[in-house]
Amino acid sequence: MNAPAHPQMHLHKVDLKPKDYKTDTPSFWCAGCGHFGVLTGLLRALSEIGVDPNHLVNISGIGCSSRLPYFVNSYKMHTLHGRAGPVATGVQLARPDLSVVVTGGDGDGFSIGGGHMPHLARKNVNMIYILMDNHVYGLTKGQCSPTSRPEMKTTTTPYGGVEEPLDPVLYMLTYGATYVGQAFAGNVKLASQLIKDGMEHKGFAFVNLLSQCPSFNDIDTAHAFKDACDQVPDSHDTSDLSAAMNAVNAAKQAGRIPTGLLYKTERPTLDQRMAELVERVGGHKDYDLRKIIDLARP
Ligand SMILES: Cc1ncc(C[n+]2csc(CCOP(=O)(O)OP(=O)(O)O)c2C)c(N)n1
Repeated sequence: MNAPAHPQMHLHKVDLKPKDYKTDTPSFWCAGCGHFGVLTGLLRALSEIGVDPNHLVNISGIGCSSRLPYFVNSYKMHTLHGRAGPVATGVQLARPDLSVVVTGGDGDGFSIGGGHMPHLARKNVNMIYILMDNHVYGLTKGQCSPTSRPEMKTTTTPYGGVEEPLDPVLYMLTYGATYVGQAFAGNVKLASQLIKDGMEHKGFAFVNLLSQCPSFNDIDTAHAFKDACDQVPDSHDTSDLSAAMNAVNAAKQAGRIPTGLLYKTERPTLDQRMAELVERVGGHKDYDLRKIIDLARP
């Protein structure tokens, strides 16, 4: 099947400004929250691509970050904590003509939802997953998350942490994501560029946006994130998986955060492979999930 990644981008391009993608819902994020930068970056990317809001679906789990779809002029699903990925997979398979955008936090994606992340990547589900990584559980008022640094004292680790934080970017490289980028959320230019390219990418795009939580994380401030970020040099080979992993590991060892596009490759997406399967086994040519389910029956 040679259908474009997001057919609506070719068939239903619209000319809207970033503000046209913003709903009137009043913000409930704290002043100075990094999630505002993620929202601004997403709105800009949508405008630059010209995504038709009628062909856009923004899916999330639970958390401050997972409330982002409230502010985006799109179809949306505010699902269960940690379950945005599987729901988005179903939406993408049933409606491959839609642009599927998942937005959520490090707790949502890598604690309760951590079991789903490898499968989104290895299946190469045609969507973008924007992680709003503030290294803490914000909505529930400051418990440690899997990306919390041990130096941080939280309500659940009042003497500091005793666990090594995981690196979402290394995970996604390892699990087979076909597009992996990272930026500080306050660098809206880079964040929106990565989101735009990730949305136009055919396959599973993962963008980690480091987002300060001024209420519950006093060590990963906007300044600290900004100062720790180093954009990968132009010479970085984005087609080389080992180079991407080495860049991340080297930066980590030096206490730095590598930003920019780290890795990008092409391979068939899950919906393509399923459509090919249906065709191969004599199913209907048009994509129809019910037919696949029928085929799977004994
Ligand atoms: C099944 C379930 N367990 C726990 C919770 C409580 N809960 C809500 S949001 C959240 C973590 C949110 O942290 P994160 O995803 O990092 O987002 P943030 O609020 O920091 O943006 C937790 C534990 C829940 N809503 N449902």
